Amino acid sequence: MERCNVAVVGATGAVGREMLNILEEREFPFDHLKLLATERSAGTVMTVKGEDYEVEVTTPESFEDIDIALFSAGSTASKNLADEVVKRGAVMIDNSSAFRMDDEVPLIVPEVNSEDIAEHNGIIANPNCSTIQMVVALKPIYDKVGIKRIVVSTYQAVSGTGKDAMDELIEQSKKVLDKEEINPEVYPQQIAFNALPHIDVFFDNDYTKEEMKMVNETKKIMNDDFIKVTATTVRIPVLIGHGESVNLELGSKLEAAEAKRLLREAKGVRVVDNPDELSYPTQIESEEDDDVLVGRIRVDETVEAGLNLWIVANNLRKGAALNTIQIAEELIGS
Ligand code: 25A
Ligand code: L14
Repeated sequence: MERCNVAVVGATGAVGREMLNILEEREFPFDHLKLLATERSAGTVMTVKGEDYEVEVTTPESFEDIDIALFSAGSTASKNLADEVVKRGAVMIDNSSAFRMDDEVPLIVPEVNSEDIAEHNGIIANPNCSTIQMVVALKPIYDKVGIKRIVVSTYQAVSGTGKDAMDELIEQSKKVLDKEEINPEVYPQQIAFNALPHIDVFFDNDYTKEEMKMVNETKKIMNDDFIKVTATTVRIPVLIGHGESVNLELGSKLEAAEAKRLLREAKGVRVVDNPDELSYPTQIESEEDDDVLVGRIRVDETVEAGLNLWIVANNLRKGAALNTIQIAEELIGS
């Protein structure tokens, strides 16, 4: 595919806007670009590569002349429109959770399993943000010594929920400082100056859907059913960037210096780890960086072969929009 026609579905959302920025920054070779959303946003004008585009209402016919459809409009929109996209010969790259665990749909992080793209039948899924940043950082270690078990706790930004949640954090913070009464709307409890161990819905096993996404998606992307993963996902009052404390049980011993060397050489990773200079990755630093930042790399002496890491990335970019566009780049071979 030389040049192609691209549609962005959910163009006005937190992730959709970032997709437009990234198409521009990476000079993605689109021929025609179509911005799609709901009636609510129709008519909004957005600028990409110096051209103005008017947002249109998404209909099945929207995909008539499209080659690649980038979706970030939630699972319901993705499920409702998938057949319409595929039957018109376009490839759907979907940011929602709708098809991630479908056996017919490859689940792709280009640094980890780009070879699986070839197996697509019209739909390619983009993993959950917390899973993407974790597997990018763990793949070089996995390839070197193997990973038997992963224990992860996340520190996730409110932008994962969307723009309303970002507004709620800012407004609530002002109210708390001004000693005004607050009424949580987006989250079930106060998010300002607080931490909520609850992301997405609870399942019968008392884990949340976000936690089970990390368990199941990691196995699928790493193509390893035996890797053990257990997760606790926590929302913190940060606007952009997810942090993860990760404890690994490895197949064989790995020194911290060797882990750092492997990670320094890995694509898509930047090591930020110098305790002498108080240097470690933070969410603020991740906002302006497309790499997955890794620091606090230390051996866990309590097991035969263990390692601890702190992993941070911009959830709207590598966790969503950037990974989607990297998949599109692989697809067109650019
Ligand atoms: O179902 P899931 O998979 O769990 O995903 C749920 C949500 O998570 C986000 C994404 O929200 C999604 O809706 N998301 C998905 N993947 C993500 C990821 N990897 C992720 N977040 C982080 N990481 P979002 O806010 O990013 O994007 C929503 C966009 O989708 C458009 N949309 C919704 N339904 C659609 C659709 N487009 C086409 N067809 C459909 N059926 C949505 O467009 C938005 O662009 P919009 O027209 O609704 O415009 C949003 C504008 O309207 C404002 N707004 C939002 N809610 C209200 C509102 N205004 C008034 N009243 C409201 N209730 C917003 O501020 C915005 O400007
Ligand atoms: O599965 O709320 O892609 O931080 C991304 C955002 C799940 C929830 C996904 C959040 C969603 C997540």
